[in-house]
Amino acid sequence: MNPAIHLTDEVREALRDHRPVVALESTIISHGMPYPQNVEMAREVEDIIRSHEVVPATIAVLDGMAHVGLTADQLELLASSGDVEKASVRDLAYVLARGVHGATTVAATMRLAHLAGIRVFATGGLGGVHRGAAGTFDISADLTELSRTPVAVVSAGVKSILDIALTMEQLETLSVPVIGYATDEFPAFYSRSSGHRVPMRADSPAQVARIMHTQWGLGITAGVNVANPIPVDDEVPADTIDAIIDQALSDMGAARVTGKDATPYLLARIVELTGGDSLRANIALVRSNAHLAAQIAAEYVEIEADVSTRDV
Ligand code: PSU
Ligand code: MN
Repeated sequence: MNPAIHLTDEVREALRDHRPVVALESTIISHGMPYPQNVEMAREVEDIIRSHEVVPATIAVLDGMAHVGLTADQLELLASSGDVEKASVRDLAYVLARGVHGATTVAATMRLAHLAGIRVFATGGLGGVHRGAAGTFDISADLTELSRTPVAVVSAGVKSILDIALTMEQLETLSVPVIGYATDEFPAFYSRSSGHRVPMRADSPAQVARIMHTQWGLGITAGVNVANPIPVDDEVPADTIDAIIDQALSDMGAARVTGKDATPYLLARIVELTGGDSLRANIALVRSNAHLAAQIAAEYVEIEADVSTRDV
């Protein structure tokens, strides 16, 4: 294992014994939600994964060391310190080499999870093609990473701060399977429907695991996106959220926020403008994604075990 990556004993032993592990990102903690809801969410999601007898591995860079699996104190630091940089794959070497703290995005978490040998990752929303990307070229490196790193990312679709149609097109170009979980529609994060169809559908964790195993068995190294709609009871009505997203986008333009600050700015502004309703929905969908990711990880391990017995 790379000397710049530290695994907790729990994660190392689970991977060694071919037991299921689910990776979790840290940008959502440091730059995606306010304190203290962020640390409560981080702890709760780990507990949900454990309730399926699966090992959670939250990933971040601390003092220039990449950590796969964190202690309660480390989660608290990521949630409360103002001194944590947002780290996508572009930034990883820079935060590691300078010995600072970095909260990993979906892209950077996928990369570190893959280096550690983890196949399944649960988050809230992916980055994607921003609205107006034809002019700004703002396309998240999450998509690039999905095109080249064999990890399954369970998310609730993308927020309409992004251009959903262009994000779907880009995922197609990058050869990333997008699997609607028990749905024919790509979910829009706060709402179950977006008006855009998903190209594939699965109705059980075992079906998802079979697609992952088949894809990687073919030597296709792209990741997989599992699009899991927010639970019905937690949806925010589309009209409400659309107006707020338009407001947040126009505020961002006025404040001249660009580049890696764009997504954190929009997320924080949406929480403010909804008086916290969007935060409750966000936490609910992360919980739901954690349940599903844990079940997929358990099924994936079963398939690998069956295959290796057959090979003997
Ligand atoms: N979308 C969300 N919540 C988030 C993010 C995106 O609804 O917390 C975070 C994730 O960590 C994602 C990152 O990987 O923002 C994307 O940032 P960028 O657009 O700068 O690539
Ligand atoms: Mn960007």
